[in-house]
Amino acid sequence: MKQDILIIQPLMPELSEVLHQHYHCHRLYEQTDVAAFLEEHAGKIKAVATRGDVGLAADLMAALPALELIAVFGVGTDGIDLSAARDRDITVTITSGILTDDVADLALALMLGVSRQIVAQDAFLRSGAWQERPPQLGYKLCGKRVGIMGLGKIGAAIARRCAGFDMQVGYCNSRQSSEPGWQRFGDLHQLAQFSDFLVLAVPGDERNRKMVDADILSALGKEGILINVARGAVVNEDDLIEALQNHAIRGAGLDVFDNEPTIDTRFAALTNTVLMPHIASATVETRQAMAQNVVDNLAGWFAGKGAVTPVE
Ligand code: 8YV
Repeated sequence: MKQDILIIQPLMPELSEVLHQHYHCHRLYEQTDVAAFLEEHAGKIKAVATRGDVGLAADLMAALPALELIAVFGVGTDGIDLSAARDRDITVTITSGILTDDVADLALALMLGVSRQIVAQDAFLRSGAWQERPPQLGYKLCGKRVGIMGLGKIGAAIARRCAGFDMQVGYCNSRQSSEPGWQRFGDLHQLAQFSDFLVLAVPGDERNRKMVDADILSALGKEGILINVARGAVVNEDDLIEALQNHAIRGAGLDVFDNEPTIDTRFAALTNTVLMPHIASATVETRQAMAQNVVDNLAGWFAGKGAVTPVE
């Protein structure tokens, strides 16, 4: 007999297909009357499959009395009330370790993208303007200082890459790194003052909400570049847009925003930014491995063997 699972928002088609083969899939996003749907089906739903950027709303979790497992396609748990899950003995799984390299790669791509003006130079060439004037100069990465906010798996992978570019590495983290050359800072303000590039790699949960504000951006300064591969919620977007409009910082490379995919329209008018539609983990190889992880966690759980990658 197929188990009942609930899918909150669309997943990649290949994953949906596999889940459909093995489970009785309910798709929340297709329900027009959620209350009626829950009334009829909530009691039999033992697992939820969701995305890192979507999570599971607290009221929905509360409305699923039989829930045992939340399998996240991603590593972000900011959209899930982990303590409520713990209280109810609900296991939460993430695609731990799978997307680390891709997210770190994109952070470096954004650093180079902004400092070497990759997108603007491409547009310059395509427009034919090269025949009229020389291209603008960019800025170096080598020898510059990178400050990484959050030295978890992703932050450390970014730091290693930056060290490979001969950058000086600073970071903020609750735990000290054993890496001898990396300098630890006590708070974000000090880290921003140190940084030519300030890279955000912290969870998007409540304690980090809007931690980058006008004060931090002013500490980063006119020659500073902000990179965000964490969550839009970590940044006060009004303050960031104002700083970019006034050239209070040099630029920003952003993969994440508040209210994705309906982002603040003022971003599109900024020329000192490189903007990505939340694609840091979006490579074929990684997305396939993430999908397999969700499948394996559900299979392990329902076979009574336990989840493969539960949140630690
Ligand atoms: C994914 C993410 O883009 O891991 C996360 O938390 O936000 C991203 O890797 C997302 O989960 C897929 O939509």
